[in-house]
Amino acid sequence: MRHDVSMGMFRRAGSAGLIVAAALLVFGGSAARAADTIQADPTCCTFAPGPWSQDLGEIANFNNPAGADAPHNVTANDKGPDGGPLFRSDSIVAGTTVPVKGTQYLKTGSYGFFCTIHGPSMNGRLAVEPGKGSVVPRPAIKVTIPNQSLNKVRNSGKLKVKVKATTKSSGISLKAKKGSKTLATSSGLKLSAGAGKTVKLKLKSSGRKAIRKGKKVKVSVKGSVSFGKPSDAKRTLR
Ligand SMILES: [Cu+2]
Repeated sequence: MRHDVSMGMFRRAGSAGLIVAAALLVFGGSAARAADTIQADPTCCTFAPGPWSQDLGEIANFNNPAGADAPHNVTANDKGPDGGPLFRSDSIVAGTTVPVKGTQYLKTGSYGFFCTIHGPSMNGRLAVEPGKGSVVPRPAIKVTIPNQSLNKVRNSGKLKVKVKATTKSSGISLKAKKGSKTLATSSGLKLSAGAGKTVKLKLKSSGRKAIRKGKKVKVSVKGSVSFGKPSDAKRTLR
């Protein structure tokens, strides 16, 4: 509505194309409006009254205002598929603004949050509205253990693990185990949508020791990804 009126005013004034272009930059319809910046109250321990909202697919920000007398964070009440809070910010001191990670994956709805430092009494709500945006697909990975000889794994000290991402995924970590014993770990892998990678997990010295004996060894790998579901794989190496 505001868009049409403003443009009409410029046109009626017989403005040059330049002014119309400037108006388009200001009122242009393609970009979603910016997500709200959730604010802590400068005096401990509440959030400012709000309400806070964002469009689908946006990342909300959290600001702890300059002069605030305590550090705070924004942490969702509900858990997400990775077992951590559905969305979360770092804990920040006064005069700092950080993204509230994970809000780009939220469906339309209203989500409660609190500050883990000060407990459930410091709480607020974030409304996700349809707006002009669209929800960002949640990170999703599939982990498999390719066929490989036990001898080769023993001799090289490396276990091959394949990770495939169906959507853009970052913060991927892998943990290989034999029973409850950890053989190898890795973290920090990023993959674009549709990409796959074979990772050679370097066995820890205790891991090498754990697979030294026997004609076959059962190994399992758990792949975790921030804000997405974990993926598990098993194989008996011979
Ligand atoms: Cu707090």
